[in-house]
Amino acid sequence: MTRLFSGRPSIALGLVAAAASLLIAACGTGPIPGQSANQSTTSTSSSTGGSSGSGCTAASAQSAVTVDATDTLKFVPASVCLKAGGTITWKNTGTIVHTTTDESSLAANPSDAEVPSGAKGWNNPLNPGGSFSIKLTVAGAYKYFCIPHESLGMLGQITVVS
Ligand SMILES: [Cu+2]
Repeated sequence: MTRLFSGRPSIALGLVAAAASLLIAACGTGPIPGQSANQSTTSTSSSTGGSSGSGCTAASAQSAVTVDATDTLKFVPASVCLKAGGTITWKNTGTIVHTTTDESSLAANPSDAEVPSGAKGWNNPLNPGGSFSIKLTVAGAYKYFCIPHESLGMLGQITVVS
């Protein structure tokens, strides 16, 4: 490839990098700096299931939750609080094919996939109109992603409490 651009490979690479950073800035799907600091100031009164999972207690946990996979390339809600033994169901409400995947070997960024020790991950396609359910029995923090849209911020979290 550099031979085709003999003499100016660095300009071509620079343009690609600039375009990539513009895309990232325009999407705004990355972590928001300072978000965790804001959450820590309100942690004493949070029981509604915040995005960090810190408000997820046995009292607030649900025994069944549904998460939408949307054409805006998001899991909605991105963070859920589930009772151990409860069932999470993903539904593709749009027209774009997604996956729900919690396998670090399939992740571009392995930290996008997480299961508590003793729990198994999963990987299932979500075709338009389709759904997938799984029962989670091991308490702890789960992080999952959509394979085609992981780098675009299509990520989700599940906190399971017993
Ligand atoms: Cu997706």
